[in-house]
Amino acid sequence: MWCRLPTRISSSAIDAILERAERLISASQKDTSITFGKDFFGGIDAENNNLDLLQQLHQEFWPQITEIVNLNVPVVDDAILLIKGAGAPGTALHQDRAYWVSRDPIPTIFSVWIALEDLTEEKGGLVLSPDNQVSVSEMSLFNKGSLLKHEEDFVQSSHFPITIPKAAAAEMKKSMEFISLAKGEALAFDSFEPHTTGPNETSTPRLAMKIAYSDGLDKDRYLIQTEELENYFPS
Ligand SMILES: O=C(O)CCC(=O)C(=O)O
Ligand SMILES: [Fe+2]
Repeated sequence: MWCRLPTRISSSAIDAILERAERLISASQKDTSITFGKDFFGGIDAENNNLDLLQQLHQEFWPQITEIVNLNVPVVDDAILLIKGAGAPGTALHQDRAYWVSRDPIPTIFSVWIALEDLTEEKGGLVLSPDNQVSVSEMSLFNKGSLLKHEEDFVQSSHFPITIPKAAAAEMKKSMEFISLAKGEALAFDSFEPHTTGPNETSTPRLAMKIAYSDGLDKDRYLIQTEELENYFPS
């Protein structure tokens, strides 16, 4: 299931992210894959961890969803940039659950996917099934879906290589649609939500990012507990 989040992040907050990610963005101009900026949030050292920016985004989104998802020990599992280079291919249809079975035994991870610019279909924006859209309050039933058959496909999509087999994917995509998001808008989807993105057919990188939240209970691998992020003060 997935829902649109009502809050829209201010342009100035988004621009701050884009400014600090500028080198990654200009490098991805020539890169026909996805630049994740794995260390962009949390990072290598305290001065370059960009946790102030993550805190700002979190504070906008979290109050809308915290009660609904009701995690024991809410953590940011991971926060990454999703900069898709000009000319990069689409991301094949998959459920994130296929990647997370062992690190999240009881499924709790869900993603907040954020547009860092106005996303068009040609840019390679997110494609989802309208049948699975719910209101924010209905997200309380998240992560109860089932895992579809996936296979490893390093040819079709090297950056997200675990995919729903082609024939099944083609059938499912018939009822899926590009979801339009303006700069600063976001949606949340659980780990069973099948999603795909088209190729970036424009001449500039596609600018998006995601914050994955999960229950940190019994986990030692995550980016930061939400409580710690809320209290974070740049040194
Ligand atoms: O950004 C994309 O093209 C796909 C991203 C994705 O599948 C994800 O963030 O889980
Ligand atoms: Fe995904």
